[in-house]
Amino acid sequence: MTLTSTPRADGFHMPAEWAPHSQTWMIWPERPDNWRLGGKPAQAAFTAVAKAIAEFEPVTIGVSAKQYENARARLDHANIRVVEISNDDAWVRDTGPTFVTNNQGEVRGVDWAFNAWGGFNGGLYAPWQTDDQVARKILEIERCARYRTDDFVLEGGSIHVDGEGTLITTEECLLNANRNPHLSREQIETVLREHLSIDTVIWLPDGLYNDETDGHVDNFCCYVRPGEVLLAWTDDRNDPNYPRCQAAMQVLENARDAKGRQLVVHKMPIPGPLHATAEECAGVDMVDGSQERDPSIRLAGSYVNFLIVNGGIIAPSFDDPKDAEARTLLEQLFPEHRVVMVPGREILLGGGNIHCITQQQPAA
Ligand code: KQY
Repeated sequence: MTLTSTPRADGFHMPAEWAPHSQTWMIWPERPDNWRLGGKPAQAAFTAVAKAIAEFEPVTIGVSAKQYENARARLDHANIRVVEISNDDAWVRDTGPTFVTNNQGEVRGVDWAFNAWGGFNGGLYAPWQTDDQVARKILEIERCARYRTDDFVLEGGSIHVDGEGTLITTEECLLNANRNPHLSREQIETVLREHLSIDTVIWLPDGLYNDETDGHVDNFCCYVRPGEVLLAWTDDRNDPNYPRCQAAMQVLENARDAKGRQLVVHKMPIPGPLHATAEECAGVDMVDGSQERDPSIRLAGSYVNFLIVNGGIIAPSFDDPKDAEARTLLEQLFPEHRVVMVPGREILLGGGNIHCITQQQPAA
């Protein structure tokens, strides 16, 4: 059922990621101009992520008809359900719904318009209409009522909320001319307020350097609890991330959230610099209009791109000297959760990481 009202008008809001989940959604990767070697190494990486999450909560994975048998066989875990969902690629954070809940424990979903991170103005592939249908299909499977924003493009990875009225995003993404050029910053804030029931928007200028999503916040800065954020960080003045981190810190230090709190900012080191190898790039199909893969292009690797699940943190590792520091920090920040690190390089080669390939569904 598609509603014509808004979540705020109906008493629904987007809960924080740490609120209890009924399950996590994923989509099975197979796109050969994004995932090397026909997606086989990525499928192994996604399988490891799904099985790690499934130790904490149920997982549902959408898969194309062509890949159904393969995915079903590989995802052999009692807590993983496999359903057929056609798709253009595997980024359910961005193509799936943003779930909203009310005080009676009902769950609905916002189905944002999706344009593959920029449409024909820098987007990452075309066509994208099968991806644009993913959120609706998920909501129908779950019998959740749907709010659709036909005239408003948004990806779930471009926002984080604290569940208490504050949202963090980046100007680089939400004010980008390739998303909603017909809307001003104030009008964009109004859409966010109406659909997520937030009151305050904190605008970071940019996301991480070279993030092909145009600076999604989920690869750069996230909430760890109300009033506390975790920001990707470098002290290296020669790192192109240095001015981005400084600018973000300045905004965060001066911000007040919807409850009037000043934020505590924790710093997460950035791995690398990481680059794809020539061999890894050679495994990706070269298709006009798809993202270029080349060893000279720095990958936007980030430990901030983790998922909070019921009782756990599922975070990427990169076989990098900073992996241990990242784990220790996450364990300190989430003392009630078990931190599980899963190899994230293969997902990073496709342009994102664990948060980008997952979408939590809050518990009813
Ligand atoms: O990081 C994301 N949220 C999506 C990345 C898409 C990359 C497509 N190549």
